[in-house]
Amino acid sequence: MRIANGADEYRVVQRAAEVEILPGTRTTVWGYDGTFPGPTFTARAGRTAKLTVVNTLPVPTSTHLHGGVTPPGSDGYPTDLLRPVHGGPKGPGAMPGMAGEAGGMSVLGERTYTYPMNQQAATLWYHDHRMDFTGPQIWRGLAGFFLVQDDIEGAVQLPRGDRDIPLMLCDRSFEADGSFRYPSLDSTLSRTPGVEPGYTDGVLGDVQLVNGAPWPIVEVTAATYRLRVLNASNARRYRLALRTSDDRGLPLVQVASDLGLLARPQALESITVTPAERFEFVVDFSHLAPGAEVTMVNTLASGAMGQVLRFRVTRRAKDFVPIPTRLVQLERLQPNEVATTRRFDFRMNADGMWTINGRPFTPSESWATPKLGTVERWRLTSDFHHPVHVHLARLQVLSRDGRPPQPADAGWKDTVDVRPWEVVEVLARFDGYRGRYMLHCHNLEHEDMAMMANFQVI
Ligand SMILES: [Cu+2]
Repeated sequence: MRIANGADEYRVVQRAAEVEILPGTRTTVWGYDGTFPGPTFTARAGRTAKLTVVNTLPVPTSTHLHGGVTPPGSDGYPTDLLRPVHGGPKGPGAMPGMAGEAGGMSVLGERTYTYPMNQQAATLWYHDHRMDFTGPQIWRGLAGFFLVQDDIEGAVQLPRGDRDIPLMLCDRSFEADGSFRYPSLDSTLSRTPGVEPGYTDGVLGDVQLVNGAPWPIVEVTAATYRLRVLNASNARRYRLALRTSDDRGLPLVQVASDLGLLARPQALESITVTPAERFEFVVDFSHLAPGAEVTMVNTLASGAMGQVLRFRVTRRAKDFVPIPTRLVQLERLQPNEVATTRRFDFRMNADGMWTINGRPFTPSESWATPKLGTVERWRLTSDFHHPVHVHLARLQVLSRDGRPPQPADAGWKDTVDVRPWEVVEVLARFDGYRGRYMLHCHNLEHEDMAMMANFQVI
């Protein structure tokens, strides 16, 4: 990081690299700085961060700061392509129907994204968002954490330093030679988008990775830890719980949602985490003896995939940070503030495309025009599991099927779990910038198969 003109400047190179993920094999990843996950960036609320991305991969990319309140030109819109430094074979950025379409800016080699960071402390992440190819490009490794800190969060007594652990959960499959297995129609990712028949509901892996390592063991002291859980999987949903080796449950005490701290902690036996959601927990290992183990399980999966990672207590701790009883003041959006109610229906159409309100994504069209500074009620419906992500806006869940929100809905959200045949009402606040943004399903195979829509903040 470099500090220049009052901004924190970061530079990252997207490149291919060989890494060892499965013991004894080599996997070629496409990573930010050649790592998977990419480097963790830390930004300060109120201080502009500038991220310069250099693309040395053979394909175009677009980098989205997920949860970021960013000007539209730095949002990582799917057709705002960063083409490879070397142009790539026949310049994939110039593929039919993409270059320059609907104002998509195509830049060669490197570009700088500007993040003003006028937002509160939260666990954000950055990832690829290239039109039609987001699923395979994130699968190959283009994702990392981006943490925002502020004074309000800093004043809350939460575990910090090496007791503050980001955990990126994602599943992958591998070929026998260690390479990633993904059912692309075009494995060069240069021309034909899409996945083989049978994978259109979403691609699941059979190896559980945490921060790029399969089923890791995390050594902890007998103390409280802050765990920042991100589901970076393409399509896998998790219901997480903690189990001790004598099969007792250990509560996950949730302290933050996608976009920052809750008003107060809530102890949960288990929690469902849909793709792109973040949940932060404080877990208390202090009563466990050295040698004790705690497994994070996924009760939505069986067999090996039913386990995520294991904590091993190594020693007693001299210090102890109790879990606070209150966290931050949380503004509650009110239905009577609503300027407009809109409806977004997530459904597969007769042609087998994943659509929003019956229309496949078209970059030149807009589905809604919220006014800057207003709050809208968005009614989300679906025929399937769809993690609905809205760029720029901050969301609060108002109701599910007419009933009050569930514990997992607490706090500010940017991604909401919409389940089959459910009606989820959210209140969405549009702050920050005018311009073109999007909402989409964050099941990456649905997203790549057109389940995206533009809205224009006016
Ligand atoms: Cu979906």
